[in-house]
Amino acid sequence: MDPARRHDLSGERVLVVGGALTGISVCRFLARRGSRVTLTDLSNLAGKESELSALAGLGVNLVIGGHRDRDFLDADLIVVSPGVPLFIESLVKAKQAGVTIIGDVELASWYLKAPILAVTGTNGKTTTTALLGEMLDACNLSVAVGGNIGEPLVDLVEGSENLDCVVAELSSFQLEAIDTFRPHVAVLLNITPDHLDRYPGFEEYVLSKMRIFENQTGEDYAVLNADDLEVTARTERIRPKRVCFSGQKALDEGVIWDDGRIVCRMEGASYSYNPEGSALTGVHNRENIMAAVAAAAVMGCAGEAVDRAIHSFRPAAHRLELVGEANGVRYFDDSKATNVGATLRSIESFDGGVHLIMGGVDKGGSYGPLVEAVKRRVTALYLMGEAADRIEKELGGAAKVVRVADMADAVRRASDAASRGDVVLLAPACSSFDMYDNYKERGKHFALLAAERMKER
Ligand code: UMA
Repeated sequence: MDPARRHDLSGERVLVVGGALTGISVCRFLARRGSRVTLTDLSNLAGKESELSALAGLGVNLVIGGHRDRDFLDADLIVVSPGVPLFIESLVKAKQAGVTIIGDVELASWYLKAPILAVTGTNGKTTTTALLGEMLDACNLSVAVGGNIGEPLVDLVEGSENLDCVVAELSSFQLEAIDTFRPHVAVLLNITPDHLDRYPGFEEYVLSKMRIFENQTGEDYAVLNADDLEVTARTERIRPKRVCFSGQKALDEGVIWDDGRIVCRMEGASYSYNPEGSALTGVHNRENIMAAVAAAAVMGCAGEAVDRAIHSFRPAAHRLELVGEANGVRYFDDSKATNVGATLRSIESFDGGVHLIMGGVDKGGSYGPLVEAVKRRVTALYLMGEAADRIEKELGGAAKVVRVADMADAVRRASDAASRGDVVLLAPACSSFDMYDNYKERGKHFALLAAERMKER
């Protein structure tokens, strides 16, 4: 597509692939701008009848229950949802035929009128994005928050001329479908294996993440985790100004952890924050706070307002969330720990006595990195779902294994075995789709079952 047409897509034939949250927002956005929009989805989008009829009312052509090559080949532009892999046959054919293919983040970036602060990484993205949004808001900046966190970025375009900035959580899926997207600040929290069921290998996953820096210039900023070897090795040659954070090193500039305090030194100024008493506990949250402090400082926000945001912040549900306590046994829902790196951080938040519920859909990586932490801190593993066999094979020697039929069985057996001071932890290291619609449903079910067991005890 001619780049000159990007800011005026009226009359263009645009195919939107995927009709869930993102696709529906993108269709609405484009139809209102006069594009000739077709929405296609592999499924028949049951339950979305009212959204679909509203789209039809806007003139959107619906092709659901399957994809047709001709819709892809006839399009001037294709906008894919994050959950749609770029290697599906119809997209490959369209690419070969020269059709422009982008994701929703690229599309939104053509229209957003405020600078974008983008946050990516394998773990901690949502917490850091939300916390950064609250810090900027506390400093009286007009800010909107969206992206992978749940609000498609195209929904933030309207009125964005009145914003000081947009904070966007971005997944590797969203970054792999960018072209000219250029965030003013790009935060890279960490990189560990994830989504290996979608990528040919770890390298391809990392390369998608690294695209966050691709269009940045020397006028932009990269906020980087100096303790993550993968992050430091991969960012040696990027163009933006670097602002590092570290829990282990003494940096002259940037953000460090210094004896229980977070110290931010930037361009001659120095600020110190005491996160004690905030709801953001654990080593991983320390990194999330440091990253947000660094990005906020780049935007000129520091001091008392930032400190206030750190202390008033409440993490989103299903992220190492304490859902109850009975007879000295605590129940934690970390359903969002959908990869090995997140589960490792979760286990490491406890000294021992962990009854760990794992399993679901295997994502293709190794569970090996968990062996040492499981040996030291886990009393028993309760394994369920499609991945149970593989997990048992790799972690069976590290702790007692209990094979369970489902979540109810897991919570019952873990709670019967746990004694005072122990923890029943859901941190599955897998996605949920073999048994649930998503990680939220899985976490809610765990919390409900835990509440029932607590009543009985
Ligand atoms: N579909 C097709 N063809 C295909 C594959 C899928 O038509 O070949 C259709 C499906 O039938 C379904 C739709 O595509 O109807 C699903 O699209 P989607 O998965 O992109 O769903 P959305 O609701 O639009 O949600 C997406 C993100 N989902 C994913 O990345 C998988 C949401 O992140 C995000 O909040 C939302 O856009 C708004 O930006 C969720 C997520 O799990 C929370 N993200 C991953 C993570 O955090 O680990 C990356």
